[in-house]
Amino acid sequence: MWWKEETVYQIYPRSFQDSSAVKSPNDGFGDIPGIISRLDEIKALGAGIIWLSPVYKSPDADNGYDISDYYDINPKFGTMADMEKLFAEAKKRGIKIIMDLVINHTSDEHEWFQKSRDPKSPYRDYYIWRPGKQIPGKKNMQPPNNWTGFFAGETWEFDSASGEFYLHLFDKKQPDLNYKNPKMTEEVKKILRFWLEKGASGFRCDVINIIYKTSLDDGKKSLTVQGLEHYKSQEGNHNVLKEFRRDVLDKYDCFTVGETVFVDLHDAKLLSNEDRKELNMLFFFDHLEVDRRVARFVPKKFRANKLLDVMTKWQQGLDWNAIYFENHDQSRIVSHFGAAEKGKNADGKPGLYWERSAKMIALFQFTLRGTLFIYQGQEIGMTNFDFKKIEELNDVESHGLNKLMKKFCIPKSLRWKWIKASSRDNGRTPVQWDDSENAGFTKGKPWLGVNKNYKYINYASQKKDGNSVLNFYKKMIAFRKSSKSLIYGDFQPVYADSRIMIYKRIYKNETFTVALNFSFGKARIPKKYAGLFNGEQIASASGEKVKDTLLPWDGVLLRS
Ligand code: TEU
Repeated sequence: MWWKEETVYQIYPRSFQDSSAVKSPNDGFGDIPGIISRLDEIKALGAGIIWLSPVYKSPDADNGYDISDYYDINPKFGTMADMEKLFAEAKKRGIKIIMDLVINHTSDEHEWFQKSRDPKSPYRDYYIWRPGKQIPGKKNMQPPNNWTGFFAGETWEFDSASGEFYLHLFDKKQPDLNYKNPKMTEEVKKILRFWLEKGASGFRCDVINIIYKTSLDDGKKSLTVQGLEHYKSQEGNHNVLKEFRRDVLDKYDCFTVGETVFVDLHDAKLLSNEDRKELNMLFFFDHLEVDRRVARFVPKKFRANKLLDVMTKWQQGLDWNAIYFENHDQSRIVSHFGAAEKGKNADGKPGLYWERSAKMIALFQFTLRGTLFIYQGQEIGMTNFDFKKIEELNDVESHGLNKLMKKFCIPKSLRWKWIKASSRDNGRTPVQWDDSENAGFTKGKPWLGVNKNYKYINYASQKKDGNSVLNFYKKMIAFRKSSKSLIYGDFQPVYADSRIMIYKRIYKNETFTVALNFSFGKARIPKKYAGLFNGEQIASASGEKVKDTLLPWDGVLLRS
């Protein structure tokens, strides 16, 4: 199956490549002609599929995840003609494109929502409108229930034109659609068909396990999103997914990957087991939260054995996985699980083990079972941002959190420490193409600051260096593509402690063994497993031959 064997490359358009062709020349936003100009790099990397984060018309309250027209392109990014050219140019290079499908909510500037503000409009039921509650002693109408939102804020907004509240699980500019209305569901099918006909090969489906709100009753008290039990993975949600599959998706050669928030293995099986015909695979969050609490906002100690446990659960628990370590909502993985944050120079020069840990993590990812997703910049080991204060951030979620923590009197320095580690802007700084001004991303003023380490970490210099992170990714992508064992083999954990992990991939009579060291110290492999290391060494992050000891941040792949 092509979508199991190809590597997917995620593009977050506004941070990828600015061209001088769109809107005002060099407006500081990446755009579609910019993507076209870099297709050869993606081809050379070996990725066969692009996941394109939203390029649709949008007022950008949540960077395009608030869509005001699903059939049009945000002028910042170009035109529909540019988009058609992108499909054609990608196709020429054998690259398929999947679109981002954001259908839990629209923008409040979408025509449907504007019309729905009139209680008599046929569009009223496209969204979730409810009267407020009159509470004795309170002057203003109170929201219909006690739910709290994903961006650490309110979930109901009062609309004076209507005299009622509307539900928004994310920003107030992202009203939730009503999946109890079959007319609205038909509109979504039309959107799917439109993009499949244009040339899309599938969809990444935004927060797709929370689209159906079974009831609007009060939620159980919770520190994170309160009310979740009324809309996460509901029967109605499964039915809508089955309908999309039956009426539209199964008629095309395409696949879907669902972004499924707060998903557990039980829900995940229901959503993605092939015989149920809902999603083809999904993104879970567990692995990125092994060193986080309160969803992912508060850091805690990393332990390799915890990470291996979580991975084993998902590797063995699902027929097929979507494997990712980064996306536009996450910290950079070399900063999160790797060594990038230690030993940095004041001018951004990364520490000694930045590069090796980036390769070790690549080795980890490329030896897991599932479809692999890498995020722009991951292949050169881009790191978290180096901003100094909250004002430099753009992310709505970070600002929401900051406000909430302030309300709870959490001191400023602690707020900043937590936001710095979790902010979605970590993954959103512009791609570092070369060492010219703004890292070759734009000749204008970038919409979000470029990390000052671009002189040390950039595409152009890594292309020339045979031992770079980029060239390691290229080798791993190619090797993975040629190996049925690494794609389809069974996953078997062997050993882990707080610093290292060892696992195997087994397929017919071939076995791969992987050992990884997530620490600044050398790590001796327990004697009991020494025999595993007699196999043929395919790759190591350090480039050294591994015998019985792993160097700091090293990883090794062996075949027997
Ligand atoms: O993300 C869903 C989502 O819930 C997380 O990104 C969220 O911000 C975080 O996990 C809270 O812990 C998707 C998109 O990927 C994101 O960019 C959008 O902002 C969001 O949906 C709304 O469309």
